[in-house]
Amino acid sequence: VSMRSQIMSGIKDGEFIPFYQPVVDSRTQKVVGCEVLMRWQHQDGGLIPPNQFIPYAEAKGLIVDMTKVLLEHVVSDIKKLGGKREGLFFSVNIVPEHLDNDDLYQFLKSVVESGQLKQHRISLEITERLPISDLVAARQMLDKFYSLGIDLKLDDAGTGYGGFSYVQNLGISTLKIDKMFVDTIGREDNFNAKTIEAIILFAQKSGLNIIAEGVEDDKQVAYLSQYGVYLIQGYVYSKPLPAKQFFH
Ligand code: G
Ligand code: G
Ligand code: G
Ligand code: MN
Ligand code: NA
Repeated sequence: VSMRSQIMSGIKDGEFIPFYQPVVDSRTQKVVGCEVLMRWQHQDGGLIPPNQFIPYAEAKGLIVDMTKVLLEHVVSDIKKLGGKREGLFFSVNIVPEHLDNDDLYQFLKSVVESGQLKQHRISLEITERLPISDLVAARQMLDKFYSLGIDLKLDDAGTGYGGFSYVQNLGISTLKIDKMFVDTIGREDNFNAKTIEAIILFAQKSGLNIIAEGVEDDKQVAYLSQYGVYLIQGYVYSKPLPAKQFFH
């Protein structure tokens, strides 16, 4: 059976499910939100990690429908949570294609207007590694999300070529420093170690919030604190968790 037809039937059967990786404020040790990370709960029983199907789905125009399935699970998980643990954000990864038409907006609008999520916030993450062909049109769509209370985070900051222009043109609320730079903390002799300082300074001068990704140890947390970066996503606090564990 082809990859394409397996994914199509996975979409029909709702097999694309969320794991949730906590984002923690290192000052309070409290969870302030999470990133939603997709897994494929395949009908033959396996849990397939995203690197085995997301690149294919992104290339073949299947990612938008998969994200819809993912979001339906997220909404239903949040509903089960009720009013517990108020005020979390749920960051969902989108691709430029999600901004090409109204579908995602209409879906999230109806979710927001139904009041099902009112104790929490949906947020969008866009990677700077993928090109956006029409920044003006993308901005118009993003403004509509903002009017729903849905903000935009810039993912993989520093790894692509879109960074400066996305910050300038899209209305980014938060910059996510990629693991590649966090990994250089403590290695003072190389170019990337200076790069992380430059990224942090750029974000702060631009009035952006910052989340550091892929943080694995206390030394990295301490370094980031010195630079005023307190929002941490990484194994030092938690791996991505299945709904039952994240919402325990
Ligand atoms: O843990 P992790 O292995 O979850 O994710 C691997 C990569 O897969 C991430 O870096 C991310 O770029 C991508 N990814 C995970 N979930 C999603 C998703 O829902 N949509 C998109 N477009 N990419 C995702
Ligand atoms: O609302 P607040 O001041 O917290 O905004 C944080 C960031 O979110 C700002 O830097 C801005 O870039 C972005 N932002 C706020 N409102 C909008 C909006 O209506 N559209 C877009 N695209 N971005 C917005
Ligand atoms: O969307 P993005 O590429 O930013 O997704 C984050 C990726 O980083 C996911 O694959 C997630 O599982 C992974 N990740 C998150 N925290 C850590 C960490 O502390 N160490 C490692 N090795 N990977 C992490
Ligand atoms: Mn991400
Ligand atoms: Na990243």
